[in-house]
Amino acid sequence: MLHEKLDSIYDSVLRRNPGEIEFHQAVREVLESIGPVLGKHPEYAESKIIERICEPERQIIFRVPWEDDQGEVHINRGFRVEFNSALGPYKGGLRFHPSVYLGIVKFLGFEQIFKNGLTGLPIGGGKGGSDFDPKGRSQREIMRFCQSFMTELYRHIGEYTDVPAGDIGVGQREVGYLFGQYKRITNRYESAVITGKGLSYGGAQVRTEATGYGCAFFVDEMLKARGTSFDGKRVVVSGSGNVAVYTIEKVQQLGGTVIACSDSSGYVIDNKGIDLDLLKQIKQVEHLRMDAYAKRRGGEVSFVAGRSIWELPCEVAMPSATQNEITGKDAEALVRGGCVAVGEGANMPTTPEGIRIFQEAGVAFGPGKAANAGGVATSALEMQQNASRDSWTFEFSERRLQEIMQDIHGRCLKTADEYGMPGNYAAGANIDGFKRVADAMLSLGLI
Ligand code: NDP
Ligand code: 2IT
Repeated sequence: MLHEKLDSIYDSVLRRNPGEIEFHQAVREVLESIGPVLGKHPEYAESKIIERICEPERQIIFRVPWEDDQGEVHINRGFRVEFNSALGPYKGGLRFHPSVYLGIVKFLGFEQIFKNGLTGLPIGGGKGGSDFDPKGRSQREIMRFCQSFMTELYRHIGEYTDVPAGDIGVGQREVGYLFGQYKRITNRYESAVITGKGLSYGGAQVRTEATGYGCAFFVDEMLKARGTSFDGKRVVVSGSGNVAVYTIEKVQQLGGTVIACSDSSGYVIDNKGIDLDLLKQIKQVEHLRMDAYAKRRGGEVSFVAGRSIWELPCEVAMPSATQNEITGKDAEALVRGGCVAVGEGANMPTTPEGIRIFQEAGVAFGPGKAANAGGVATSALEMQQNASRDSWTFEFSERRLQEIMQDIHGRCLKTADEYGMPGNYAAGANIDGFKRVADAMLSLGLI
């Protein structure tokens, strides 16, 4: 149920953005939380802050032509949605995946506004990407695609305007090619135009690990708030990309046992705990599918295709692959299996029904806007280091990340308390993020 005013705003979002179902879902989830804020702050409604936040400041859609190794020409579609710049330059990653269309880019960009607000750092919200499928493409094909993508994107971005980074299908290698092309076209070594760079050309320590490490720190805080810890807990992590791998690494360091992880072909179950060196070798070096892990590990490790990883009983679930991967049915199975905490490494991985089931069952539910904010927060630290021509140590950067995650955790709880929803991290994150952006928008006049 939405607050009366919000109901008509939501209807208008549906009407103005037909078919963009992921965007609708992300908007509804925020609107469901902020009803009580409107009661306390009538000035937001008077200035139509919510209607303004739901409409991107600018949306760019462009053609990306490129040639494969056989000389065949391909045409992909590129996107950059510059959603909100009240708090700072638009900031958010680029996703290269065949499923990408405007509705996905807008849901990610919309969530990014509040996530970035919640970090307390000076970054606005945006997101971009392409329906390009990097799977099976050679390194040179990836490079040519990135160069063509940037040949259009460069005119829209800049250190003070819009600062992209990685997301699904875009890691350090792609960021390198994108930055190289930006530098070549503009003749400017503008380091802070993109984050997630390699350490040899302006990247920051801990950015690669930040989303996964940050998510593990956030769950650690949720467990501590309930008087427990990762010690001896069975943890299931979906995915085996950037976020999943570094989530597994930090969870293991904090005493948890990660018993399963996955890719889009299926999951592996390894009750003794995932062998992280082997997983990195298979995923980051050899780029193989998940079954290769089970084959090489041998013993009692098995690979399961065509089923949901969330059928596995565990105490902690950390979805780190993609949106809507935990359905209502999955959430019920997790609750039945003894799950006490969920930390969303991915963006919007739990369906609305799944969230409701977790919250009704009293599971500590850490929403992506809070739990995975360590990635973008460390991107802001990378921008800070680039601006001051400085570079911090790994230890210092990791400590900053941990402090930021503790601060976000504390603020979610405090805000949820203040609005009469104790323990509701999702409401706390939405309200705190929203208020920061709304207050800045009020101060900036009609933007
Ligand atoms: P990667 O490309 O490194 O890894 C993605 C992983 O998720 C792969 O294992 C992939 O499997 C799996 N996956 C992707 N799409 C699907 C799908 N449709 N169905 C099943 N599995 C899928 O991406 P990241 O690790 O960077 O991103 C993972 C999630 O974390 C995303 O939701 C992203 O938005 C979010 N995130 C990322 C941040 C970052 O800094 N990178 C920051 C905050 C959030 P396969 O290889 O088989 O496709
Ligand atoms: O979803 C996210 O927060 C990201 N993909 C990271 C964005 C960033 O700018 O570092």
